Amino acid sequence: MYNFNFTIPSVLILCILLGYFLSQPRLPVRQNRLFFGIMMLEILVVLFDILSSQADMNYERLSLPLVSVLNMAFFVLFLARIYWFFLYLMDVVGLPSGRDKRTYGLFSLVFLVSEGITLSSFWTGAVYSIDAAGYHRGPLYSVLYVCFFFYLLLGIVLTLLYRRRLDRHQLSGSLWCSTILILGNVVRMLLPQYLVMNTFCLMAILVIYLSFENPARYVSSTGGFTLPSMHKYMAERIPSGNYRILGFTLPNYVDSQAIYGVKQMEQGVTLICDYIQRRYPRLVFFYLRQGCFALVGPASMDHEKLRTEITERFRQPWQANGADLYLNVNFAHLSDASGMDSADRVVDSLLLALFELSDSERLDDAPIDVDHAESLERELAVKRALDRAVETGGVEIFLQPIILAQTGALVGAEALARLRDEQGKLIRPDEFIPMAEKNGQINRLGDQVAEGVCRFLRDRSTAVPGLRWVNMNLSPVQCMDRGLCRRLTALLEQYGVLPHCIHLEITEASMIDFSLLLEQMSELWKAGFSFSLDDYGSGYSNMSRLRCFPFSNIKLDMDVVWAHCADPDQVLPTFVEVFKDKGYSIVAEGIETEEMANTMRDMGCDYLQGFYYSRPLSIDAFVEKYGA
Ligand code: G
Ligand code: G
Ligand code: MN
Repeated sequence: MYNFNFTIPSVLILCILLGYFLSQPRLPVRQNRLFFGIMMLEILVVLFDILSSQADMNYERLSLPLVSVLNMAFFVLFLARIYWFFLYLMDVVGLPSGRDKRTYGLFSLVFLVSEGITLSSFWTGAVYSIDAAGYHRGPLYSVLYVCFFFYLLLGIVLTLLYRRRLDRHQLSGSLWCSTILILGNVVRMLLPQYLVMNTFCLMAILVIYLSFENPARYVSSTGGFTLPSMHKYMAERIPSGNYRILGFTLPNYVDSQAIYGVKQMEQGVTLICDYIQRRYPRLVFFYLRQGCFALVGPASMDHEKLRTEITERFRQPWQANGADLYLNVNFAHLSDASGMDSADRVVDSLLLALFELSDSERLDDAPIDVDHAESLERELAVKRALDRAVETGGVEIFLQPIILAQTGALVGAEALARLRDEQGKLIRPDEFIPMAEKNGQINRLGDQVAEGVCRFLRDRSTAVPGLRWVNMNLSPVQCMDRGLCRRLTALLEQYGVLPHCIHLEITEASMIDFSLLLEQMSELWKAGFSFSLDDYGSGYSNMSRLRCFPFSNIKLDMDVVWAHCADPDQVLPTFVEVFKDKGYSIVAEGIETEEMANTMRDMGCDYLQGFYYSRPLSIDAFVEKYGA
């Protein structure tokens, strides 16, 4: 009376999937253990489904307790399977975590009570009973359905509630999985003799495999687990407080790519991944990106020894496609002693440390110790402040006066951007500008500075007698932004500010792309802006190149000014004379004493700027000090 046509092929397909799953690298996390559990339960459910239905059909020839036990095994496993599906789908959205743990414990009651009622059937016949007439459903048979639909519907509700933690693909995977299981149970209720539920479970398992367990999602193409996997893994590892991470990086990875070729380097990385995984099979190994790797083990892991061994291996070349790659390696390490309490923090600081090491020319080993962890903390605090400022417009403008050398009167000011950290302390641009450039936030940040300058010019500048213009700094990345001129002119229009009130400070570093900078500056120049060359003397400008650009003003770098004042000679005065001869006006920066002011004025500098006159001030303090 039972029909197994669907069951046997389903279980064969499942065996293939299980074999494949076991042959692939698996991240040791709860999610994978639960998935393995689901597959094992599925196989057992099918097995006992077949055995118990065969037994039910042939009960006259078998002992009744055996028939009863086989049925019991099936019901107990049936409930466990649905509960495991629930646990799996919840783990995917990151439940249970922290505060939810208690509620989550309550949810498991339904499972435990259902299993209890089922087990009691031996004596009470609640769910089923076996007697001389064979198998009978009991009065509480519907416990199975209640439990089933409880977990599926709860799973759907919680998934939708936490849907932000999933990408679109994962969300639809999760919902499809639940839908298929519900359909399966409906069909089972309509056609109980067909045993199709198992086929639907197999479909749900396939959906899970494709959406979440697919190795392409967490194993990188070169071998080693990916960066998102490291977040997931560390999130489970950190609460145990027993871990140590050894990170390493190939310094100058991008340059090596240019030397050896992208393909060759990728092969090199593959060889490295292979080597490390074979040599340290008990540690969890990640290839994060751009030549950055991480090995995670228990706190007792001997990172010094690992470092020596890996360094030793890197003294040999890596043979990729017949070419010998000679690569260097730098290390950083981190343990639970750093006291960082979230996976994001740990992974971010490791990556930041590794990136720092990749930029450096240093070839010796450089572990992250507590000091280093502190500077990384600072970097993260700056990053948070930057993110916040970019989102909510939190950039503050400070102003430092620029003084007419002949009279000592204020004529202009340089706008200097500032952020605040969580304690309200100021963060200086040397910390956040390079970060904003790397993160692609610099243009939005620059627009905020420009808006702040425009607002100051419109609302407050009339209260400051003599103020003719404000200098605004542009970083090299800003100079390359083709939308810069359009956005600046739109701001000027919006605030009713004239372009000659804003002088743009550009450093030599922006001249890397000569023709693009020329194009950009011409456009801005036509729109009415004028230009200062910032930090002159700190780089390698030459006069003929400089003359190609429409600069009208040169700002002498502080170091050049200080060097001259400490030990005067004819070099700087000669330069100043040549510049003046070519029609440039000149600002001397870093003026800290009256003597320096006199020296630079006598040399022919038109304007002076420095702590002798004033430090950079908040707009209120500036207006207070220089207002009428
Ligand atoms: O005062 P101070 O520490 O602020 O300035 C440090 C450096 O940061 C200076 O070289 C200055 O050119 C740069 N800087 C200050 N404000 C800005 C800004 O708004 N944009 C850009 N791109 N650089 C700035
Ligand atoms: O690179 P740029 O010229 O934009 O840098 C301006 C920087 O110089 C700001 O960080 C400002 O705080 C700093 N600064 C301005 N005047 C002085 C000074 O007299 N002495 C010192 N030490 N720093 C100064
Ligand atoms: Mn400047």
